[in-house]
Amino acid sequence: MAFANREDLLGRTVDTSRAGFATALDISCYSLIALARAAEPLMTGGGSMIAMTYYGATKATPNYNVMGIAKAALEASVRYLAVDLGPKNIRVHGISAGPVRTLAASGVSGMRGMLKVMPERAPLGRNITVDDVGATAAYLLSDLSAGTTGGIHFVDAGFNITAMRHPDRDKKSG
Ligand code: 0WE
Repeated sequence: MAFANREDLLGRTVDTSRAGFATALDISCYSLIALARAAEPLMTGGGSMIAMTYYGATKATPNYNVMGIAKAALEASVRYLAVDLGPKNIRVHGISAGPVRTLAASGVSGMRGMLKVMPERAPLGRNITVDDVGATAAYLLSDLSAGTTGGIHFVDAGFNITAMRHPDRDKKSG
């Protein structure tokens, strides 16, 4: 669950109001802590939960602004919650998805540009799909990932591990 006021996803982060900051952090970060606290007594035989995050948590990304700050707090929350709930065999994960066309993304200007750049820059040479994210979620919620908790798992066609595009990438051979 995430939300920032529309005016805080444009322009300069330095102009973020105290109220806008509180809204973004409350809805986008505290919600995970509240959910984890509510789920804990229900997960008597252990369990697994996932937060959705984004690259803008660790890299300053145009216009993502206060959402990047909220996602940084969210990713830290994943780690602290994983420590708290680990003894009960409740695992906590983050999935950091690349840009996908979703309802939330429909309110985001510049989405088209990001969807165009991903296939050009990402190692896998394509955008990710909702099914890519779903498959990783199924893994993290299942016992296949029984030995992992507290991690941020990128489903972004490898975009986050690159610094620069290879200069020969699109050269024709021969
Ligand atoms: O986390 C997000 C966006 C979440 C989001 C979307 C909206 C749109 C409508 C949070 N709050 C609002 N508030 C609204 O009023 N993403 C990862 C998608 C996203 O949003 C961006 C991005 C990307 C990617 C905003 C600016 C720049 C890049």
